[in-house]
Amino acid sequence: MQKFKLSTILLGLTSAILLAGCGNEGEAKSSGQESGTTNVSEAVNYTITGVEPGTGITQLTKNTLEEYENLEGWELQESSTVGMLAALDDAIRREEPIIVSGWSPHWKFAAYDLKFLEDPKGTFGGVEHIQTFVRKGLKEDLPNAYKIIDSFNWEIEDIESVVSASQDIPMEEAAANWIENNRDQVAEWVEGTEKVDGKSIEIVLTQWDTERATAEVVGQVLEEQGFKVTLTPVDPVIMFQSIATGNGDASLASWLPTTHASFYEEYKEDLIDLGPSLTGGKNGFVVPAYMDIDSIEELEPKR
Ligand code: PBE
Repeated sequence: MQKFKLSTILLGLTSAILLAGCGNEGEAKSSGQESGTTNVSEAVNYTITGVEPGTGITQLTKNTLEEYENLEGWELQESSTVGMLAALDDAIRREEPIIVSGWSPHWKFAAYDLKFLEDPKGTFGGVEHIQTFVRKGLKEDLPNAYKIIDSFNWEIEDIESVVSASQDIPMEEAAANWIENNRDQVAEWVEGTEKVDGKSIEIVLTQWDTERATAEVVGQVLEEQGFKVTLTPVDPVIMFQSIATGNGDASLASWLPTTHASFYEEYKEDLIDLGPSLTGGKNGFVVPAYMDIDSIEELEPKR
């Protein structure tokens, strides 16, 4: 059973549910009936519905608002991932336009018909991967854990299957089920390691479902090998700090090369980089498929 150490959680989880920032009642339907895309910009009130201030995607979104001249006068409404998803759900129920700071893999793409807006300037980067870092000295201190963590890797389909299962059952149970159904892959990760007797290890992660799924799977595999595992969810920058200072042992939740680039640059000298555990992530402006717009460049500046 993983123990979540709540003391250092610095998550900005707010229960504030955003009112859908998409203009007044009775705005023209965004299902492509109105002409042109100016209505889209007006209808979303020149506003991007965002997430937590401390995330990489918030930094990328702010940079995007700077880099695209046609986004002059636009604002980012920061709140939380919960708030963004509530606003997205509300807008879709009313078939209203909305533009959110979004990423994949994420269950929202299975729940709704969504699309990324094209990003011709590439301000959101390209293919992202989820990268593993461990503290200096882990290999010497906990060689068996180091080897398992270094060997860990899986595909988009794997992480999506755990995350989608966790919509109906606890993440811990979804992870345990995945492990049971993928014993061959788990055997590859633990090959050549020895069981230990209760040695402690702390995995530092972030709050998102993909990172919780990753940490639960790796944590349970380490527990099967005899480790006493603590999972500590924190904000992204705190995660980098905790591994760099040696307070945490391992993190499998960094998004690179773009999302967390600024945090990586600040702490990379004090991190042991074990490379990607998964590739195929993507960040960008996400809209419901019913919106008659395909590129960031079609948005209009606020006059
Ligand atoms: N995310 C999901 C996080 C990392 C994982 C893209 C919202 C971020 O932007 O920091």
